Amino acid sequence: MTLYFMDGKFTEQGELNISIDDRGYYFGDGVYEVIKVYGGELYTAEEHISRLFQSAAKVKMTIPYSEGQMLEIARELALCNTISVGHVYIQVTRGAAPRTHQFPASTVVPVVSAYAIQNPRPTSNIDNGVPVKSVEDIRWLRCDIKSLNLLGNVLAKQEAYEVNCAEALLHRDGVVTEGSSSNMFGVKGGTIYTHPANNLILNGITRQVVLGLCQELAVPLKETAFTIEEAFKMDELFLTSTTSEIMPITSIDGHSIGSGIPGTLTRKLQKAFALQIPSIIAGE
Ligand code: PSZ
Repeated sequence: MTLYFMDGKFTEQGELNISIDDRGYYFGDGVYEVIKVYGGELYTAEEHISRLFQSAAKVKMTIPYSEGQMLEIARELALCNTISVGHVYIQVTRGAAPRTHQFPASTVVPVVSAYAIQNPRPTSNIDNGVPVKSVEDIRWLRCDIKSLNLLGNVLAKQEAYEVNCAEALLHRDGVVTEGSSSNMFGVKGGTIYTHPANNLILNGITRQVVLGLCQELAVPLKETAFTIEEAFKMDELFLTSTTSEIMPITSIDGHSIGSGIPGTLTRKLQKAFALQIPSIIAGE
């Protein structure tokens, strides 16, 4: 039996009470998070919950729970559904009310829903790397908000998938921003480059973990954007996300990056990442 969280309680799927008037359906008017579970334990959960509250604040939404309560809900879902490796999905919408663009009355309470799912690590792609396709970044100018409005991301990912690429490498005015659901990193002459955390990208939690690992390992890293032309000439490229972890990129639009195999700095970061997580080291 799978347990879900909705309307303030843990419930089974058949008992979920979802309204057609939920503003998530009408407008994508909500925010969300995905938290990874390793060995039954949530990874960087505080950081994800904190970003959920930041996203909500940026769209003037008040989550009807504390950060501690949200953490507890996420932990409970992972535990009750006996997730070993997988993730917890949490979304908060501005609530259910007859369709008008402006916010509903303040008596309308945001709807919090969440579930946990078993999902293996994408080990083959992490080990071998993936091809990406360059796609123009046509999204809005508040990509720092983890919003449910994901049409720009969905269209970009689909464009990549149609040519057998695992991810879209997004570029705006010739500058690489991020992936459709990941952050992008390039390595040139021993220095790692990534787009600064501003309104044009989501400041990924995995991105922040990588920045920390670079400091620990004394690997030079610059939060300086690179162009799409520079991306083709990088020694190494990799992407990061909660589920993809640190994933090497082997080609863009069919052109090999470096020698076309995962690079040495990428491998070094992958090893350091795995060392923090006992269940990865144990090979579970
Ligand atoms: O399951 C999946 O495919 C996931 S779970 C999280 C993501 C994908 N992507 C998050 C994300 C994103 O959507 C965008 C536009 N940029 C960057 C990221 C990476 O953020 P973190 O590291 O916090 O997951």
